Amino acid sequence: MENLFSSPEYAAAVIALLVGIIFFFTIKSKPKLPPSASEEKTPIQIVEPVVTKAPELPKVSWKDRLSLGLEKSRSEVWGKIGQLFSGGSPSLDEIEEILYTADIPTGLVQELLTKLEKDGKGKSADEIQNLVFGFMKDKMEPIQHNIHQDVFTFDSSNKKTRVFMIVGVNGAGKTTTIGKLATKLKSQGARVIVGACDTFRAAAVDQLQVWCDRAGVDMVRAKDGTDPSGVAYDTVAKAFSENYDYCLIDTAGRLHTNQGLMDELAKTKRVMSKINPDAPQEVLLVLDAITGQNALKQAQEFNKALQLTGIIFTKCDGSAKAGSAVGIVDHLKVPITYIGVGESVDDLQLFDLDLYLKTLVGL
Ligand SMILES: Nc1nc2c(ncn2[C@@H]2O[C@H](COP(=O)(O)OP(=O)(O)OP(=O)(O)O)[C@@H](O)[C@H]2O)c(=O)[nH]1
Ligand SMILES: [Mg+2]
Repeated sequence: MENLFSSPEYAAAVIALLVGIIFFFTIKSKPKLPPSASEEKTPIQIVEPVVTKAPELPKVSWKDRLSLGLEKSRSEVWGKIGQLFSGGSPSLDEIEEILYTADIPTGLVQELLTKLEKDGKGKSADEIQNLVFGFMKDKMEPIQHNIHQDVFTFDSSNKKTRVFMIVGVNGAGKTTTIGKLATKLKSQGARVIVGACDTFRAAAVDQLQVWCDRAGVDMVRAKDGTDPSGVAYDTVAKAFSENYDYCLIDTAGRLHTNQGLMDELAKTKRVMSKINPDAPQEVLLVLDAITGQNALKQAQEFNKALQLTGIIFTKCDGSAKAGSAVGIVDHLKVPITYIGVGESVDDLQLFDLDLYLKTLVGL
């Protein structure tokens, strides 16, 4: 035993043990470095989202939106006529030029000039504005009476499915308008289904899908390149068989001068009527106010091919040509159903003739 404790092996074992103990305590007392990201093995942590309400923008009334939207048309055209008169007898040539720059058709310009010449002498700016208001109202009112209220206001006692076909040239605002409309109708409690018949571009269908998801309405979509009439047929069939209140059909933009494409639209319309002879109850042309004089030409061609029931006048904001609506309604005898003055849902409203004209001339 004595031999064992005094043996060199014993001494070596004791030294090794002491070195081990010192090493252990040295390591333990070293400050710990934070683990690297790859080493970190903390259990997943679920952080409840902090629901922050979007900053509430001050609610702008429709009247104010419209006023802002028609500002350019009012200050550069319609409001200006009264101001010119208030300075004495204005040059009718000057007024004529202003009206032409606003894309008012020749016949209408001449009629208004004759009226101003006859009844405008010695009148105040306010009186002239009232005169212009009356002139335009006389032109539009008989036609505006033809608007069906259910284009905008859902009546739950009406059990009929209403189909709206939305048409227009490229970029006029068709898809956006359908999105706004679907949102508004849905918020009134209506069941809405949308048909994505612009099958030429995947992006167009995706754009519509975003609107429909946001509005919480159903959408029928097909693979790119599918015959648009087929999509319209399927959507309308579903709408009638499942008793939707509204069925909104988006179509691809097309040049009114392209006969082949116009024929295709006419076919889409025909196909819908096979499901129900009343469908589509509304064929609405979206017109971009900026188009001005060419808008009348577009409207005529679309009307010839599809017998329009209404016009949706978009992008009146930022254009001095918002007054060209008067010429279009007067010429085509088709009412304006909605007016758009911006990109948000609240920027689309049912067209109210008195409010529109008063805002336009600045009364
Ligand atoms: N300022 C303004 N912009 C609008 C209005 N309506 C639509 N827009 C914008 O116009 C652009 C074109 O709108 P879309 O709805 O894609 O037009 P579209 O007719 O469906 O176009 P295509 O499908 O390409 O034929 C978008 O950037 C819209 O946000 C409006 O009343 N005012
Ligand atoms: Mg579109």
